[in-house]
Amino acid sequence: MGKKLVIGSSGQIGVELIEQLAKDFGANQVIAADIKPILEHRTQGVEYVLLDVLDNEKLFKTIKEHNISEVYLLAAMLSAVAEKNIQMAWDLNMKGLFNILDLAKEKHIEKIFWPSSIAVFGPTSPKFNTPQSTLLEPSTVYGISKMSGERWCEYYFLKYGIDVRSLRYPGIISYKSPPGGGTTDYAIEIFHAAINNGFYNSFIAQDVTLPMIYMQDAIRATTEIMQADRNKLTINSSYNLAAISFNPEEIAKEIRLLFPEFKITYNPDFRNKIALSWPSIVDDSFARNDWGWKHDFDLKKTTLEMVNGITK
Ligand code: AKB
Repeated sequence: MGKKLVIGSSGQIGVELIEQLAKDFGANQVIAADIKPILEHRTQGVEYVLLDVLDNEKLFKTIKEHNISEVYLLAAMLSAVAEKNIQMAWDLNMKGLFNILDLAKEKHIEKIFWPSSIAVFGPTSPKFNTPQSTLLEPSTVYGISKMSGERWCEYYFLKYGIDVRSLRYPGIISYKSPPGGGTTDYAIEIFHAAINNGFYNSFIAQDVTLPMIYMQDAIRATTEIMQADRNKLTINSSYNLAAISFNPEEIAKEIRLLFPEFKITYNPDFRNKIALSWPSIVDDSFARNDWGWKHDFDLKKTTLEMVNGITK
């Protein structure tokens, strides 16, 4: 068994995933890689490599030099930023994935985690209890790249037997590292604004409900699907994953229980249109039945954790 390589280790998920992997398997079993240097105190003794996933040569060298058998490919351009950088988003999100899939095909890697997103759904997908298999007609660059990536993951599994595991992440709420240009980022900004200014101007309209998950649950889902018995996995593309769903008005109400003076105004921008194309509530019964997924953090618990974490 080789080491685990986390590509995109300085990002919102990466920072917390390397912490968890170091805890579970030992810091010397994890390699952190990113195009941005990682903060020293965040590495938990994990070795860091400066790496662009599009640099095939360096990628190959890193995998060989560090005896990597498992790759977590987190480097990606998220929905809001991708709309402004179409070609770059497509290149990073797709070529990065191909580089890793091909290394697995050539037997240099044994197992891959690749995150997909609720962004694979589009305006024609059912909005409530969105099923695992349904119409996928995403209307964003990011969504198109994730939907295509899912198809390629399944193709490589069926054709070459590549063990690639994937989750359709909802918006992830966390405070340890800032999010990177997504539509669901409002649900993080709102906490910082409430604590620092007592006021938030939301770019998502008050009644737009989106699926969300607290980071601790998202990390646990990631490590659980990676540890799951492959024979129990019936989805070879990407699993729907759900925890909580709420709209800006509902989260503002929860925040007001702690900060009664908190005020919110609404100024929806292009990201609201993206949000409107996504589901409100996702049906994740395949994840629950196949590998026992169960979320722990509801909106109240998430709010308390966020407020305590940011305040600290
Ligand atoms: C985004 O908003 O782009 C991401 C996502 C839902 O994948 N957080």
